[in-house]
Amino acid sequence: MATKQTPRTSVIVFPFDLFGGTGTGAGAELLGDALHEMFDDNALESRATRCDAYRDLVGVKELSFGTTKALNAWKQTGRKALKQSLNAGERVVWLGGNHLSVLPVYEELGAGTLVVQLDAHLDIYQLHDVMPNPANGNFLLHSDAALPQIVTVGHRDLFLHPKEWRGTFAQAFSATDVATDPARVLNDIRTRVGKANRVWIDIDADVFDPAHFPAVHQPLPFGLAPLAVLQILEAAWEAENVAGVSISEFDPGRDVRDTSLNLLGWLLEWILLKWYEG
Ligand SMILES: [Mn+2]
Repeated sequence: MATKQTPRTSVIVFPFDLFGGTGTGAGAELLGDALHEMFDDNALESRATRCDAYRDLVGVKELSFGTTKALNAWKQTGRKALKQSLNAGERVVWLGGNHLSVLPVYEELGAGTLVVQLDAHLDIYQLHDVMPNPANGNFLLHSDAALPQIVTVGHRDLFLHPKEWRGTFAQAFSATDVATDPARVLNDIRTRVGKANRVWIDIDADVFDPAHFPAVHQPLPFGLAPLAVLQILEAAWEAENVAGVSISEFDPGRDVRDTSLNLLGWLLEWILLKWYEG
């Protein structure tokens, strides 16, 4: 009888940061470097550790956008990289620059996937100071494909009426909803992921309260505490099939004593254990 092989994980470093959030590309690269360093350290360890669960099962793929040609092809490059990994049965950690850098992921996943999104913003802005072109604040309006079903959690929007977001989001839970009735939010997520064929978790780092995560371009107060984020991730992970996780909007130039870097470094290890310790 053939045994099912343990899936590998591809970490895709995708440092695209044009049209808002310049500097976040360096964040994606820094996280890629941090993972390399962690794997090197793990390899030197001779006694058994929890890292053995994913040792030799995770690879890091670094893409770059240093030429005009590469920039022009950014979306096709992204979709192709994701498609290759998914077709190979791999799980994916997408280390993006700005939130727009996750658009190829949304397009490639398409309508059959549920995205549990954590974000301070409802990225559907068409305001006077947001470009009509795709940008990190409106990228969900610029998809070339049918969007996945999205449930967004942790926003602090005080501007848009629900009728404006209902076409884009299946549900939007604000940070206030998380604080006042966490059980309702968590149960909703559990129900949705229980029915989904495939789940993707998309973390825009500005979902965290700036006290815990200062390294973002548009820090909004009253954000989620790290433990509230973990509760949401735990609920999303009740899914049979978490195909991947994306992380974006980390700008190391705005970090304070590596607070944000350490938070994401810890979270990446936690994510790998979540998959491989089962
Ligand atoms: Mn955001």
